[in-house]
Amino acid sequence: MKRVITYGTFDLLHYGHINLLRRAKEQGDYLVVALSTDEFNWDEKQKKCYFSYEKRKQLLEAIRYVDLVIPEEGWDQKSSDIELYHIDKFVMGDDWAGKFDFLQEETDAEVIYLPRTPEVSTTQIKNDLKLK
Ligand code: C2G
Repeated sequence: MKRVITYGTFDLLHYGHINLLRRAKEQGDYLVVALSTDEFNWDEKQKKCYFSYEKRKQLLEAIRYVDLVIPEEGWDQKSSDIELYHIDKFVMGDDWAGKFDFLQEETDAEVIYLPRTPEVSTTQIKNDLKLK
């Protein structure tokens, strides 16, 4: 059983997120999504989410590729998550390329960056809606 983990905010869920989750699941048999909490988003990413953590969690749990959703409360939990959930592959979109290579040294997990889906982002959606 190959176990995969990925991290993100997943606010205003869109097809770019779904493409990422589908390809992350294709890397193994079980996908854990570490979902950024509202506090983490605001304190560390200066992102104010449209949907609360609970609502974003509910949406993710409805996706067929997702097997487990856990909270992401800080930048430094990745190594311990990988150990705790016996993760074989750590997957992120390539806007993060290189940023998590240290995990390959610190843990037994393989680090994989997948191409982002072009032309869609939560920020773009918000900006487009402002223009309506
Ligand atoms: N993504 C993608 N294509 C897009 C938009 C997003 O592949 N058009 C991917 C991102 O690369 C990321 C995932 O979808 O792997 C979630 O994106 P965000 O919700 O924006 O997550 P982010 O703010 O990058 O948080 O500790 C890591 C952070 O929690 C990642």
